[in-house]
Amino acid sequence: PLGRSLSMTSLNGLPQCEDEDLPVEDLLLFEISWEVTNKVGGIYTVIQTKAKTTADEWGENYFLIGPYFEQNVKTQVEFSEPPNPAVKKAMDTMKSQGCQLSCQFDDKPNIIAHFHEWQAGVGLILSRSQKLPVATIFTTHATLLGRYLCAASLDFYNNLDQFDIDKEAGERQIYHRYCMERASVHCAHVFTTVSQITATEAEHMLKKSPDVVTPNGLNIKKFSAMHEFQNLHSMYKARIQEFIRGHFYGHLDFDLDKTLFFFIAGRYEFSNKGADMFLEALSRLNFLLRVHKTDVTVIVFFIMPAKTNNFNVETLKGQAVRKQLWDTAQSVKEKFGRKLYNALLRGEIPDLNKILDRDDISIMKRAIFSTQRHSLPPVTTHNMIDDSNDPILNTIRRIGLFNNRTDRVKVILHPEFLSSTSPLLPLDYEEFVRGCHLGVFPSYYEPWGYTPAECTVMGIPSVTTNLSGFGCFMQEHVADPEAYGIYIVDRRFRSPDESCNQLTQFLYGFCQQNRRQRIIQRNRTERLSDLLDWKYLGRCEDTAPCWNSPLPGAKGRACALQRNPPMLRWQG
Ligand code: G6P
Ligand code: 1S3
Repeated sequence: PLGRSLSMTSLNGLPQCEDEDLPVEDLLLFEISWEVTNKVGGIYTVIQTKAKTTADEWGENYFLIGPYFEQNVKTQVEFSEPPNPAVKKAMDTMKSQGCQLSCQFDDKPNIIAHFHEWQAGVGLILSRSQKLPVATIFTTHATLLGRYLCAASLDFYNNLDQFDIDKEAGERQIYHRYCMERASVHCAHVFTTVSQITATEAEHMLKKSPDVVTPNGLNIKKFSAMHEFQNLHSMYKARIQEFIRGHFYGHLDFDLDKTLFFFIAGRYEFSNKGADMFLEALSRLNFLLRVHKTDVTVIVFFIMPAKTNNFNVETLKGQAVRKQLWDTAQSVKEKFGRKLYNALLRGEIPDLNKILDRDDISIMKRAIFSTQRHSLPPVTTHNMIDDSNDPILNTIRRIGLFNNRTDRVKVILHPEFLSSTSPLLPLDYEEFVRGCHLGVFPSYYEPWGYTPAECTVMGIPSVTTNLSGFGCFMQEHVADPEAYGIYIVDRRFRSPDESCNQLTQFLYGFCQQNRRQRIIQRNRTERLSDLLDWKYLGRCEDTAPCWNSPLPGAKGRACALQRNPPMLRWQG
């Protein structure tokens, strides 16, 4: 026996479970989501990172159900026989009847089914309407209406109780999906969301408050050597610098040792994810760095997938030129080394002015000639299908951040998720994050926000907002988040212009740190990672047990979400 029991609450009209404290081995847990082995966004991360902790507790009584995509199955699924005879029978039945299931559990019909989001919610609604003996949980990671209304640049948080939600759903042509979401929420025995801010949103957009708030966790990788993550930063930063050498060939008149790498990454929702505010802040930062004649250069990556037609020629050429210069340097070095070696064997110190012959010089001249370019280093790495309507590119055009020599802030849009097999920037996302200095996520709509959380556990400082679940969670649990490399932009109680100035100040302040200060800050950031571990959050409702933990700076639960704050909506 695993010695753990589970209590069920709020059974909304279903007959109560007779034994409220069933041992886990008498229960089956099914978790159902469109993002099981299928990466669309953050829900994939929730399920993928939580799976180990859940499997450790539930063993073979835990099942994940997701859509069948050949490629995903090939790369992420191992086939095995279902150990449970009842499940085997169910699966056989399904196989023989297409996707239909009619399955009797002869004994112990103690099943919990956990559905994520409206797509999977259909199963929940059917389970209830067919009166299946299943206890159901529904988790919403964002409400459909919240996402749409925020993306439409409405003053969402000041008007939560003002929206005619049926009408809004109809006008935005999401009425059917919204109905499924709302029905799932109301049919579920237990309804959960991932943060307090989404709990309030659900109360208004779905007309129900969640029974439990379950903040998202991560799998925390602990290194035996304390400083290992700092070494990884150095190693992956060097790989990013290599890409930069190619991308900015002919324009490398800035010191790479004094260059900071910032990035934003995620689903391409221009204003929801705060790319609009970030670009405006970058324009202000560029101005500040220029007028203060700072020797720091900031290179900013936008990793947001959009429709593209492969890499563009200029970007590929950059890496080819870099490679050619590297090869030239290697062959000259080789020749130089051999001559030097032979001279030393003869007991001579060679005349260093003569050690390179005319051939060597002309090879080098030719290589240097190839680095001449008549265009600026490109602001995007790919051919964009809808270049003229792309919001990031259009904003870059408007604010004029074109990677000029005089710009202290340079931008690179990489409209595709990263991959270690890329010919351009061969790093996977985790390696890339480790190599950067700061993640910037000034989201307006962000029910949780995994990106800054991922930065934190890798010891990379990040910017978040008090409109994101993660930002509020950190504000609630860490006494001085900024000292720990968590910069929280106030997008609730300030005007958009003020928020943007605050963001600019954060960025500028970060640029003024020296290397030693950055190293110390990374150490402090990494110390927060326990707070985000599934080991704690997987067992915890509402908040992590950090208020009892010896974490430096951790503080007790405090701020409840304040309603109707006086703020304006960012107009871009
Ligand atoms: C890590 C390494 C140090 C390196 C530093 C660079 O801490 O362990 O050897 O000097 O990164 O930090 P920076 O913030 O300048 O990239
Ligand atoms: C949602 O994914 P998104 O990026 O569309 O779910 C994530 C996991 O709960 C959450 O982190 C994110 O804020 C939501 O927006």
